[in-house]
Amino acid sequence: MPDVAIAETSTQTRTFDAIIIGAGIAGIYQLYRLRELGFSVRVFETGTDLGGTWYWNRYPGARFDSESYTYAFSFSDDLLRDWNWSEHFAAQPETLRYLNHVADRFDLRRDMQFNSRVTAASFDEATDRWTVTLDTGERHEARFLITAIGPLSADTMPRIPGVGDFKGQSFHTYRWPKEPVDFAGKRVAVIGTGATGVQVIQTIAPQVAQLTVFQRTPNWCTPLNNRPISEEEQRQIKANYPAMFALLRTTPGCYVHDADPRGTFEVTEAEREAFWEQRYKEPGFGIWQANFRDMLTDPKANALFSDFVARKIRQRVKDPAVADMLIPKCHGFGTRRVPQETFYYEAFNLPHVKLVDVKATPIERITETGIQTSDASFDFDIIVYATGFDAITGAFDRIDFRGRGGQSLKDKWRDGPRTYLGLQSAGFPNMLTIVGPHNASTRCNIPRCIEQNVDWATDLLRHVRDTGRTRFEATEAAEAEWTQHIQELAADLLYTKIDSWATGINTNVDGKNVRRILQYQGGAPAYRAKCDEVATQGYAGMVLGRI
Ligand code: NA7
Repeated sequence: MPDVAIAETSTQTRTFDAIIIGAGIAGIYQLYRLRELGFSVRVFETGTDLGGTWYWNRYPGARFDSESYTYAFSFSDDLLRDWNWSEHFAAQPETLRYLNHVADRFDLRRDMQFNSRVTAASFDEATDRWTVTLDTGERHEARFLITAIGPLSADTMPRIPGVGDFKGQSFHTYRWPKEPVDFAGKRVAVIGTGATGVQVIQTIAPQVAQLTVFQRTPNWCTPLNNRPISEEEQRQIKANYPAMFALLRTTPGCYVHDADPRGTFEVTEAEREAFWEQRYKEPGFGIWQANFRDMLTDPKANALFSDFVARKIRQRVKDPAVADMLIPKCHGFGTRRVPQETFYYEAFNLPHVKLVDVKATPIERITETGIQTSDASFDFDIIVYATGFDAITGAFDRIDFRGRGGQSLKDKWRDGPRTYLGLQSAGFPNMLTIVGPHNASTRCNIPRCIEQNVDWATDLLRHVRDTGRTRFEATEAAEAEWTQHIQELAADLLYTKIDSWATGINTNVDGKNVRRILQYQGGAPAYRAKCDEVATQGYAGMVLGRI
């Protein structure tokens, strides 16, 4: 009798082998793999549907800057054979269709619960189980808790007075509505010029009546050089899948691009220029990932290449004063995430597009009708906030994770994350952080590293189950060693000495004003080798036990 009564209430507590938080790429694949183990699994997802990044980021111009076919799941030959990407760098709607296709093909949806934001999760040492609380008040239990919450999912609005006062339409790019936004004839503001702002600006510039871009820090943007995939290319791509995935396992970021073995100063000036011209014409991240081997470590090499890109910007932007504003002065090329563009610089040649430097003339407030800077007042119909994320740890901070003894993860990571392999944290048994801090994933063509993370996690859970254990946990010593290793790997990189989301800086979040090393910088192959070594050694650095 009680069973019937309980089943009729939506607040029934259910017990699963594993709970996954997030139905993005990581959650989808983790669910697929745990199904193979015969685990009972529930995925909780805030959104009304699956897709994670590709569900939320519906803003105009959202698209890949990894080659589409390198980004897709690699676990199923049938899936690879049947799916056709239309462009070398597909747009968001296509990627979302793809993820839905994957979920439907493998019947994954039935274990996903949407409109279900996880607010808290706590570990019970008496039962070796996690209890997960949703914003609906529902509570569910599981032996294992897997976070698949993404590195860029905690969106942040700017801390500018009056943000709530604006009477027109306004959107953060991550919270873009499902219904189309009509830009025709509108006066539009875009705040933010990171990878997202760049994609929005170049896409809407030709559609709007007026576009005003509020730029705080310019970025080094380089051409995406996208194009449709021809039938012949489609055939070649599919025939080449095994070789391509084998190649992706060898490059530091799991891209088709790898650094040129030559140093910048080991070639003549003419050779150097020709090489850079070639890279500028090629598609994707080659210009960043396949540049001379010292471009991201030697300040002189970096400065020389930055000059090359600055010249390109000057050639493409007609007004020299605007070109100058668009050229970064405080960081070298590739030391922040490089936005990939199509028509970005040309957009500033359009007569109705204006660039405002908010370092020179700060935004003082958002008004009912627009934006007030220190020297002008602007009226707008639409304001787009492309102001980014509380990256890598922000999504963790938004959930009240409690480990052994009620310890809070947010408190533990207040001065920077401490992890083992970027996949666990001591004191938080039976919890795995896919794409977590100190993991190779956020410096990676992300699905490639997600597959590695998930495969490793799945093998661990199988081992724990098959050996009759109920608990695994990283040791404090292993965590301290890994966290130290993360710091050491970052020491020589220019990338870690610059303010950006990748170094944990966000002016819109309290406490995020100190640079931190949040990412594994040793490259995906070394990371994978280390994870494999830990597994081969019977999960060295971890304690496996039973109640
Ligand atoms: P980013 O790269 O963090 O960019 C955010 C942008 O918003 C950046 O230009 C910021 O300037 C600007 N910003 C943030 N707050 C303000 C305020 N208060 N005033 C003015 N300007 C502001 O986020 P994206 O979404 O573009 O990209 C994130 C990643 O998603 C990207 O790298 C891809 O991997 C996918 P700042 O540079 O801080 O001066």
